[in-house]
Amino acid sequence: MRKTHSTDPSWSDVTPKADFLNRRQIMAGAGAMALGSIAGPALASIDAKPSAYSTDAAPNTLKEITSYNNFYEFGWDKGDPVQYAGQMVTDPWSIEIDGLVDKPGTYPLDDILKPVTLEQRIYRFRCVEAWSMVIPWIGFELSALLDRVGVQPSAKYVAFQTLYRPEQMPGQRQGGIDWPYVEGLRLDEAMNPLTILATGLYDEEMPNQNGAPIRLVVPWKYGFKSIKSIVKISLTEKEPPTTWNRLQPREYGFYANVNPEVDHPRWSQATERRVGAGLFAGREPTLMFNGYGEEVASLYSGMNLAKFY
Ligand SMILES: Nc1nc2c(c(=O)[nH]1)N[C@H]1C(S)=C(S)[C@@H](COP(=O)(O)O)O[C@H]1N2
Ligand SMILES: [Mo]
Repeated sequence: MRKTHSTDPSWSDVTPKADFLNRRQIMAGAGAMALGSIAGPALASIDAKPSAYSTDAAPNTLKEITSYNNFYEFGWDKGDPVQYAGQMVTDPWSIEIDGLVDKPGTYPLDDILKPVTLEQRIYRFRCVEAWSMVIPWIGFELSALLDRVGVQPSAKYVAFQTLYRPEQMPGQRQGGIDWPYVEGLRLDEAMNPLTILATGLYDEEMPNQNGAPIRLVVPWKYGFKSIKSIVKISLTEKEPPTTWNRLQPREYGFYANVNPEVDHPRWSQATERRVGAGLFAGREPTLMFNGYGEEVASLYSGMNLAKFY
């Protein structure tokens, strides 16, 4: 994991961990420092304004976020990605964008990042396995990229694909999943301002185990929708196949909206365990749309959410 600059203040330098009362001011200060000091294309410019979309909840530690991961390309255990993802080569990197767009092509990551304004988004993150974290992502709205390539009127869905490189991804040399990992969103979900492409977290470029160099983050959906290490984006007319739905269609739907009222066939989704909360902290109630209902509930008005799970 590359530290962005050896003399950068770390989160712990600027933020008394227990005191998030002045979080907004702290964030403004951290952003201003980032503007002056962070180098490298992924973190070249970070908006100094605190994002209105950030949660006030206290973020998990960098250690927690980078050592407890699901990234099946590197194994099935939570500790496998931190151990093995270093093998993945992320430079050079490009994303192929095709399908129903005006400007299809293979875009080098630097070209994708050049015009965007990166911002920090502190999001709640809820895995379908009923654990959760709060993660300070750095990224930009997916809509900014889609607008640049020109989405054609017939497009209704966005499909995403992860890197397929078995020589660097030991999990891809084993069966179980039909590689590469694929995911998808309805176009209006993809264009929602909460949906971001993330290139970093805290003040680090994205660690490999979290989906370097660029991954999707959709905070109102179960974590498996937030596909890592993206190499391809396609605009389609039909709902694209998604990895977990293909594997277990009765357990994992295309929508995968966080919903405490619709249980997984094998466990309740009513509560969650916050990673790092401590042995006696107790479980927290899971919130409808993971707490983002105000921003996204209207996308699903009139839909039966037990049927379209
Ligand atoms: N390519 C790919 N993307 C993936 C996964 C994966 O195994 N492969 N796991 C998903 C799941 S189940 C979760 S919970 C999140 C975990 O993200 P994190 O490790 O950054 O917390 O990544 C999602 N994106
Ligand atoms: Mo997950």
